[in-house]
Amino acid sequence: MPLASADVSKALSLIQKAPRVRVLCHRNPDGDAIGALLGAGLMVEKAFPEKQISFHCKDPVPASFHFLPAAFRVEGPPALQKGDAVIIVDCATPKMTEMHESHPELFDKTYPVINVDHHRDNPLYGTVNLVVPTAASACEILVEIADGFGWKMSGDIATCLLTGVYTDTGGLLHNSTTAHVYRTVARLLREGARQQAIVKAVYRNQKLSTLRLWGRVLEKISVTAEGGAISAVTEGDFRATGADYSELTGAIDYVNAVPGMRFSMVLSERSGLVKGSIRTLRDDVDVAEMAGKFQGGGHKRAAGFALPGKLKPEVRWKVIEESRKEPSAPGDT
Ligand SMILES: [Mn+2]
Repeated sequence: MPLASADVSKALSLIQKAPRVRVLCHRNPDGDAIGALLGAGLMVEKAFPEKQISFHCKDPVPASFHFLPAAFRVEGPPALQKGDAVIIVDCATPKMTEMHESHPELFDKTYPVINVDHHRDNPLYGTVNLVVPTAASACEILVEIADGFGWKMSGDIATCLLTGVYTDTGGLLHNSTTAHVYRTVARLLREGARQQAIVKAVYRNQKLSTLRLWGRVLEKISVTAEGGAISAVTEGDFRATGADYSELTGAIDYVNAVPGMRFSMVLSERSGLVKGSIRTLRDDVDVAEMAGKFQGGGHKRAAGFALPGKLKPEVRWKVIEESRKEPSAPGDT
């Protein structure tokens, strides 16, 4: 893993000098953001019990990650003080923190910033940049950093980090799941990561409203002549199931499993917009290009768009002539 040891020692000395360390992750946090946020902060706290550590995110911790140790300690944007060091995890850009306008001092070199990330397009906005694009998650990089620092883990820390490794690889299913990911998992399990707690909280935990919404998505799948598996949910579907828009996340993975399709798409209606999510399992299909035709974008295998408008169902009827079986009995009308 290409982490420059000079950068690792520079990051360590920035942390050593600071009486307070603020750890930040991106808005609308996922499992890797929360796992890395808590894992990084708890590791610093374990290595330097005399330091004051705080955890910050623009948005609250999603309910499915409340089981993580120290999840209740996550606060909103920090009130920075002279001498603070900042660790920013899993943020491809300053904008992803949603603190770039409210807290410009985070990004203008007023405070030392350690940027820990795995996004290819990270512009290296930190004082030190521990950015590894080949890593499948920010949590995977943190395990490397901990080793570089010689920091000790605990079952709690390993549980936070394993959560990020699992969620960013879709439960070790995405094509980012390298041999190094499996070695990281093995390492975290040896450190006492509570794997079943993660599985139950993250993968075996769906609200009734979510399952009902997904039911509507699955029921309405149709296959197009171009080889697309397409479904749609209207505002009426959200109302009837009691689900909110965030609960649609994950449904497309089922639509994207119809054999032989070139791509899959889920359309959803929300406050005057139609949002489309597109996925493909094929190498010869670029769904980012498809989304681009609707002013959207994304990655080759996963993309999306949003257009103003509403969904209108289109039903096509066709009369098929059937050969008559029995002549109707006399007297029948
Ligand atoms: Mn990530």
